[in-house]
Amino acid sequence: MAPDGLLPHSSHWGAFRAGWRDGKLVVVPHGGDPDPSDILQNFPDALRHEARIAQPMVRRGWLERGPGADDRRGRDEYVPMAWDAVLDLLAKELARVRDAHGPEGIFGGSYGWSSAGRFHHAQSQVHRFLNTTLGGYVRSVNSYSAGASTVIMPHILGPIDAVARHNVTWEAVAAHSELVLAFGGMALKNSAVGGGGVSQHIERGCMAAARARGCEFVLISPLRDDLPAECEAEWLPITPNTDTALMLALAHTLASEGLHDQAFVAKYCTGWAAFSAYLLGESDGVAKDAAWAAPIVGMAAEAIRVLARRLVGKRLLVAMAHSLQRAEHGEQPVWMATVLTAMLGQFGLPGGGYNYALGSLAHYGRRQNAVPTASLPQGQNRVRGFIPVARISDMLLQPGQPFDYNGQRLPYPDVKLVYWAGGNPFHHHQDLNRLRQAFRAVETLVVHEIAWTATARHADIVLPVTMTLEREDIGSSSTDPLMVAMHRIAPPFAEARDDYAIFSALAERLGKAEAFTEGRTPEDWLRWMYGKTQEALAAKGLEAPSFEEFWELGEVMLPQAEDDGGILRDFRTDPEAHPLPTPSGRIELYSAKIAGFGYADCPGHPAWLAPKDVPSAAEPLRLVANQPASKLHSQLDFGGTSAASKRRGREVMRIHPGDAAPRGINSGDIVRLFNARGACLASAALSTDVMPGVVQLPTGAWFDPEDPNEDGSLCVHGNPNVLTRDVGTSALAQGCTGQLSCVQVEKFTGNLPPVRAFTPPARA
Ligand SMILES: Nc1nc2c(c(=O)[nH]1)N[C@H]1C(S)=C(S)[C@@H](COP(=O)(O)OP(=O)(O)OC[C@H]3O[C@@H](n4cnc5c(=O)[nH]c(N)nc54)[C@H](O)[C@@H]3O)O[C@H]1N2
Ligand SMILES: Nc1nc2c(c(=O)[nH]1)N[C@H]1C(S)=C(S)[C@@H](COP(=O)(O)OP(=O)(O)OC[C@H]3O[C@@H](n4cnc5c(=O)[nH]c(N)nc54)[C@H](O)[C@@H]3O)O[C@H]1N2
Ligand SMILES: [Mo]
Repeated sequence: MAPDGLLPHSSHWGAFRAGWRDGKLVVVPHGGDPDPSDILQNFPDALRHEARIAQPMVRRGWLERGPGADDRRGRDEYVPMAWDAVLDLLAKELARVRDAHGPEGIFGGSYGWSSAGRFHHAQSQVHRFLNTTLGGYVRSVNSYSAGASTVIMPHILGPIDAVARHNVTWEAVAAHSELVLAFGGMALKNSAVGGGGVSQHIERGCMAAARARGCEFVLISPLRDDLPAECEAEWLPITPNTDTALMLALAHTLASEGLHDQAFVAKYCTGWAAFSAYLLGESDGVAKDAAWAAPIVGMAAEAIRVLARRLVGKRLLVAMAHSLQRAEHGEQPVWMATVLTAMLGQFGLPGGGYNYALGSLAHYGRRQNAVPTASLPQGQNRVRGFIPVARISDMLLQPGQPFDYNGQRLPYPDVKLVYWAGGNPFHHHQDLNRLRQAFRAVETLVVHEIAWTATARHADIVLPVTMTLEREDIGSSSTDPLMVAMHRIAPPFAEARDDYAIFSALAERLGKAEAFTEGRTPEDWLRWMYGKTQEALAAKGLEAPSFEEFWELGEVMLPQAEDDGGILRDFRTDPEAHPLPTPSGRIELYSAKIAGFGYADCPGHPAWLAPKDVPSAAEPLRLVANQPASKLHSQLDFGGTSAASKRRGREVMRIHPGDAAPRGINSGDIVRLFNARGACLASAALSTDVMPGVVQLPTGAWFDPEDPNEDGSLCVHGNPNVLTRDVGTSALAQGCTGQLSCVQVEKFTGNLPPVRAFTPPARA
């Protein structure tokens, strides 16, 4: 233990030490972190907040009437129940569904971020439980983060991890990049966060170092603050979801002025003939030139031409935020940036090329660890049925109906029981009023939660779990060298139990205790997981502290691999010896495979496909629903940093003064955002950092319907997902499109309803 009595721990938003001073929880960032995140300060108030769930609860309607579709989900009372009784009840219900429908009747996708520790990782726990005790579950594939890019990348360039995670490092940006063209920016609020934890926030320092060396930054984004001030970026505001048109026009200028790297395209790419015929208008009669793009993107044609010429002849890094593909036709900007970068010949160069998603999360732009860190083995899932993750409402509302996905036509699984641990669909999913309908259709909804999220409030069986500070774990990521011995900082809240303890007790009741636990206690598992890293260190002849030493020291620094540029560097060096893992082994400017799927909304080369979701007289503003600065998603929304970011308890919506004035809106006013799908309140802030025609409301405020009994009721707190569209990116990837939608905004003049999101629901 450190002399100050604080103990080490880790979170998605940073490593830290914590402990008690005068009865108060104190959280101090890790001493090695040059730029720690304020999100850490959500912990102290959150730990014992009334929003925590104190004991197991069962929804009254489910208890009285048994499993079945029920429109009282989300508005019912809860009956407290003792642990033994609720575990008996749940084990019986799981066995019922398994016997009647097989594991095919259970949806265990359980998407969500939960906490940084690798053992108590809730999604791994629930998957392992369902696999080892029931034979599997209907799963979900891909992520809300990168739904479109994950599917298109392997067709055209390589697996997403090779392009996002093992490509250009921040060190290389600091040392080599001369021009960074950032679509959607690289906001520091976003790289505050990483899967498995992040011990050093290096992005600000590396961008500042690059700038000090003379590197220029160009920001293409609707928001000025998507790059930090240190970059001194030139801001080119762009109409949301038109980047593909801009990139096409940049490509057109390059091609028509003979500025593109023809040798690179000939040696490393396939499909130039088909793509250039489209670009130049030979195939459809429309040249994608600067004059064509200007009105679409909202920039002057000459500014586009100037930008195109500026990209040539220097070490260029093209970066693109995940956000661009979380939108209608989200595959297209991902693909078109690949083509643009290829035309500039920059792939695989130090500090150059295309690093999709650099800056979107802290685990990108880093060196790879030279030794593995273990995760909990999940066992075998025997169920074949799956959904692309964001098709949850479609699945629950349309069982058996066909859907398209990546060249396949598949039926939506017929799910009876939904089991969620470690995610919050009422945070992450779109069109929440539709999601409510979907959750009403299932027979049973089980949720493990630390707090009364809207997801918990819709569940039939709610099991209170410990939060990370209340258990021991190991924090590690494949791109962060610090492995943290996460000590227990506080005893469990009320009757909360670890996810692992709950699953162990259920496994026992289902006669599968040994299969789930392998006879290991949590501490045994930590030793087992640490042992994997220890063995790998020893095999390299490196110092491998014992588990006891690791626990006492609180951390171990892992060796990292060379900054080798990954498969894109190897490919550049020798494309014959190191072909890309695409069908042709090259960068695919045209994909015969994708063309063969015959999708109108994702043709065989990147294309400008006019979006259907565009402003109208009724919904004239574009809403950017991006990541919140004050928290990770919806997590600890009741904590201090998140609460301090709100005004009158509401999430803050930014609007340009030119859009606020005609609506009579001033900073600090409560406003109502609305469209055909729903409505929410927010507090307005006027800002010229938001381009005209755009409003920005981050995600994360807990869904809080004014009248839970009324469908489509106003969310009084500011959750933008009551406004977003529940539509896939295209038939190819079916990714989430939650980043953008169209809305109207007006000043709210009624009596301000209270925020009740953090008050537990009524008890029967
Ligand atoms: N409109 C719009 N929507 C979006 C996005 C957007 O840009 N716009 N972004 C999307 C993206 S990229 C993502 S990744 C998703 C994120 O969506 P989620 O990952 O679902 O969001 P979180 O709030 O992180 O949910 C984690 C939940 O786990 C709970 N939890 C924490 N620790 C534990 C634990 O130990 N055990 C259990 N059982 N539970 C625990 C937390 O209380 C929280 O409710 O949202 C997506 N939604
Ligand atoms: N603090 C904090 N950090 C986070 C998270 C969090 O919840 N809180 N979530 C993490 C997760 S899971 C993920 S996946 C990443 C997501 O990373 P991103 O998806 O990159 O993050 P966002 O903040 O949603 O979007 C980044 C910016 O893209 C811009 N943008 C939106 N639409 C367009 C467009 O059409 N064109 C252009 N050029 N720009 C556009 C917006 O101005 C927005 O601010 O963030 C991670 N980082
Ligand atoms: Mo994400």
